[in-house]
Amino acid sequence: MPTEMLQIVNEEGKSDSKLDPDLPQSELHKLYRTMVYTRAFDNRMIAMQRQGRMSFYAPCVGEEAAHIGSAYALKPEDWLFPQYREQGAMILRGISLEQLVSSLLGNRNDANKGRSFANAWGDRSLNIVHSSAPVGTQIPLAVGAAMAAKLRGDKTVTLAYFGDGATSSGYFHVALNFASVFKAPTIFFCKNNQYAVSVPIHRQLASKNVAVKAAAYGMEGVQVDGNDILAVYCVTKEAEERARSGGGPTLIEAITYRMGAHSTADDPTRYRRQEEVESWKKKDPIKRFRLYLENRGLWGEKEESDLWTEAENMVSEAVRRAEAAPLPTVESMFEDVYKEMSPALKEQLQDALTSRESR
Ligand SMILES: Cc1ncc(C[n+]2csc(CCOP(=O)(O)OP(=O)(O)O)c2C)c(N)n1
Repeated sequence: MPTEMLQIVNEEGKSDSKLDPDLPQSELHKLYRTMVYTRAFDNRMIAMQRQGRMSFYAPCVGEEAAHIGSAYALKPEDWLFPQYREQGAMILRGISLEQLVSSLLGNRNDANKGRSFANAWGDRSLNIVHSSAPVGTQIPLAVGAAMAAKLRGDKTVTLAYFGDGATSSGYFHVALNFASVFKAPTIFFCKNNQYAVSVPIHRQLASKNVAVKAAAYGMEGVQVDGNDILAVYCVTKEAEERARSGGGPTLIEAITYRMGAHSTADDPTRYRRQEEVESWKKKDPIKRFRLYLENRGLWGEKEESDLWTEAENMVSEAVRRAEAAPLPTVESMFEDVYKEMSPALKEQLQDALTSRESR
């Protein structure tokens, strides 16, 4: 098991690593564009929540390389099991910005009909399973789906995203153990962003890091610089190849930092120092990848300002459309529970309709 964290591009955007995947320019641009779109989306959603236009939002600022680089390593037929902080992976896969905003607003166009908690993205047609609020529950689901694929004999791989906090849940243990014993084609992708709300990583685990836990389950564990999108891509690609060829699961620990608040309901100044935040800002994954592109002569000022204008306009357009959509009907709240509505639900529906009329 490698003991060192893999890094390909350093903080100055330089790479002399033999492991640089040497992706074509169009692919490098695609990755960078997705990162910028994700940051523009985050910025706007935080502002909208502050303006009282949505109730809650959990940003992913600072973690873009970790989830975009890993999602990029998979094939479209592979299944993603998100946590709630992988907006960039959703955008890369093809969920539209309007769909993301609709989900946050819980409007009639939301795939979940306004029933989910915020940030519970998903899209069946894109092989992304909707997440749910209890921390860690998506991890065994990814193993189950991987086992189903294996038993059916197809070559699908699944990837579960989770935070460092989820490694203390029972779901993490049962999922890793089962997956390793039965060689499920799963990738366990931990985004170690140093905090689980206010709990710092040193209060979360007594082991050296998350990656070493893989040894106890008899699988490969690897630590990667989660702010280096090319390094993240490389380790996930290797895990994907191992899983697809029958070699079983891998635990990846991406070292990153939650630069913003846990959510719009959190005040991080209560539990961490500003100097710490400032030191991680120097490792901003978007800044680093931009420097890398510039150092290679693949990007410049004009491209940068055009891209930001485009991304902000696209987010504005998505917001405009999503805000214009009506909310789900009261009736829709009672649908999809049973094939035919039970007498008790019919009664509740009637009550809801009556109380709406009397308002
Ligand atoms: C079972 C359970 N306990 C507590 C919570 C409240 N909660 C929501 S997010 C969170 C922290 C999760 O931290 P981590 O897994 O590190 O992910 P991060 O938010 O840092 O990305 C907690 C405790 C919950 N949703 N589910």
